[in-house]
Amino acid sequence: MPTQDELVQLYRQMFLIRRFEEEAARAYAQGKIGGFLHLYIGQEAVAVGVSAVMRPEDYFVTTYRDHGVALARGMTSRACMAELYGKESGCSKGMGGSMHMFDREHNLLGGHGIVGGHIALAAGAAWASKYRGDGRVTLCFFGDGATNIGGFHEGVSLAALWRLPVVFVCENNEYSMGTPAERTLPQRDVSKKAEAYDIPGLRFRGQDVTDVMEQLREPIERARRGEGPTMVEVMTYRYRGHSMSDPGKYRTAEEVEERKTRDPVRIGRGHALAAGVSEEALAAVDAAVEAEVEDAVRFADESAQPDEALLHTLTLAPNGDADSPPPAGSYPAEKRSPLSADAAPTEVHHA
Ligand SMILES: Cc1ncc(C[n+]2csc(CCOP(=O)(O)OP(=O)(O)O)c2C)c(N)n1
Ligand SMILES: [Mg+2]
Repeated sequence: MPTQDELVQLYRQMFLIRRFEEEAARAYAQGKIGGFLHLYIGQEAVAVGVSAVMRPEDYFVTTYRDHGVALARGMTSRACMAELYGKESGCSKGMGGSMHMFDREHNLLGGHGIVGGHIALAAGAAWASKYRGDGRVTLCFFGDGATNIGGFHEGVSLAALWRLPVVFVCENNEYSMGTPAERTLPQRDVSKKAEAYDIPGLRFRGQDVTDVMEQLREPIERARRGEGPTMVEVMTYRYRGHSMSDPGKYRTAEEVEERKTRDPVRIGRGHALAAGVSEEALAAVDAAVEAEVEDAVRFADESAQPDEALLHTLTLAPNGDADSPPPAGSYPAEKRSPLSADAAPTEVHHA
């Protein structure tokens, strides 16, 4: 069991994610946040529990349901909220938005919108670690629906074959958008898909953050020892719709209420109380979280819009820059199209 202080920290992180997203939802309804917004509310114990047993130098790769992972990983509430607002002070200068949280400092390699596509990227990051011998583990989150996608099979297959240091964590929240798992998964037990790649599979309910920590320790260590990946299926539930535009009419109020009886934030609070932390101490944590979220919203609101020029300089690679020549073997500079905003347009011929 974690120490008293650790339990308070775990509770704090989960409550922060909960309150952060409730306020993000409010800002979305006010039209201050555009695009998509997929809330993680209900699943907080997974990101927080996994982060607690990973090292700072490890890589994280996740889906569009990524605010919780970003905050659990250590991104500031300010940088995260400002990114949602599309402001220049956001983690990706407002160019990524909700689905593309990216944080180099905390080794969060996104935030990805293409279902399952990032699973192959995670295998790539783990391959880089193996090649460099840097001892890092890559943690890859994805949903139950993603396990039907080609990228899932390609990524897991290569990771297993090459014994890459990666842990696959499927957050099974019972739905893919509005479709229940029984209508998408011929094999409802996702952990059994591990057998197809001859790697260990693991399945457990992930509403208690201490369970998530306990269960993840060995898969992470196994990856670090160079013994290859594990397929971890964590049973969880999202309380809100798939995204803000989804009223969630495909499930009953009774079902949602039943799942809420195992609320991760309340369970986390209960652990802290049982370990002897006082109600007053937790009330102080709550107040600090409220103040942090309020500050993040104000900061995002007051931050400047990004300069339009950033659209070019941040999304397109410079071409033919003499100070940073392309790596040997790359496509020759004279054949590449003009990519930088200020490069003179030239005609490009494709063979
Ligand atoms: C390749 C691809 N196909 C379809 C979509 C549209 N889409 C976005 S989320 C989603 C459901 C994914 O469900 P799941 O993997 O269970 O993740 P969850 O949203 O439940 O966390 C779909 C079909 C997409 N983004 N990418
Ligand atoms: Mg799902």
